[in-house]
Amino acid sequence: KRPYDALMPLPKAELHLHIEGTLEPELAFRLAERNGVRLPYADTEELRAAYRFEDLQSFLDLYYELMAVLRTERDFADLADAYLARAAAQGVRHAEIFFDPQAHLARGVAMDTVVEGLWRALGSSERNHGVSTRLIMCFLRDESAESALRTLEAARSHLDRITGVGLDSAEVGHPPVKFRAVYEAAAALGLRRVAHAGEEGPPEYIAEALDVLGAERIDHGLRCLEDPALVERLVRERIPLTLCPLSNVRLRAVDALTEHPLPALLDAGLMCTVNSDDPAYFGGYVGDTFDAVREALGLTEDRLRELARNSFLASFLEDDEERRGR
Ligand code: ES4
Ligand code: ZN
Repeated sequence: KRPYDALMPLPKAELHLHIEGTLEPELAFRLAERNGVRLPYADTEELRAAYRFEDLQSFLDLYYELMAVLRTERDFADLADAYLARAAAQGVRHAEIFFDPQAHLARGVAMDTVVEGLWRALGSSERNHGVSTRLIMCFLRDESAESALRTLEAARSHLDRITGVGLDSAEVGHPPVKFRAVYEAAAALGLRRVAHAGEEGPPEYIAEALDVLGAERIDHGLRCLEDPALVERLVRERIPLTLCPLSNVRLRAVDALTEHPLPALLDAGLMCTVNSDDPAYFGGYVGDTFDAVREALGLTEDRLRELARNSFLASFLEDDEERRGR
């Protein structure tokens, strides 16, 4: 039997990863001390004990609270470098990394600090970790469309560092159509487009992300299974889904990992990828996630290889780079 993926990893691309969701409790406390920020937890143990989530919102409350420790370029560089080292150790050769500038701008941290800080780690990642990278700027869907437009404007001088835009945060009640104008503007600037849809929101949000936002990939997309015609369309148009099984369990989108619909999604012919989402919060990086789904769902070696291959096919790497990655 082949050793576990986290130990003897398949080469993989990670396509659904929030960099702020890689903030491990140990680093959070180290940055809090460095920046003189007080966290409302006595120690890492007490903080870890708070990682019991009822749904997406209860997770987001903690996720936004802990960001208070991220203040300087060096903080963002340290955060990204720690992620890239862990990802590399689990077979990640390419990472398309989300970040949430609005959550930082709202705390008085400048776009320049965030992007240049992240870039310090990303720009040397191929050399230091053997991991190529892309940066995807996400808009918070529970903020206004005007705020998203202002954020895109603030990123204008950093577009040499940013490959695409995404849409995240609280989904229900914030349909993709709210962001039509900002996605049109992003497309006109030559940015690639992805969007979270069908995590907690209905299948209609998935279709809308494709039709209205021009999304090239759907982040999560789990609830497509409720609409057979939509599944058929996603298969026909080869729209990748960036699934995050450990996230779905922790945020109670599925009851248990053994109940995760990944096998059904693969059997339907969908272009599935497996990702870690917010690994510091959801209990595993991408190699750990491969191991967990292999164990819980009894995926065959061929299925695991298909998932790893899909991650490169669904990436924003150019064709020649993609072949080198695999
Ligand atoms: C997120 Cl799991 C998830 N869903 C939506 N938005 C997010 N931001 C960070 N993690
Ligand atoms: Zn996500």
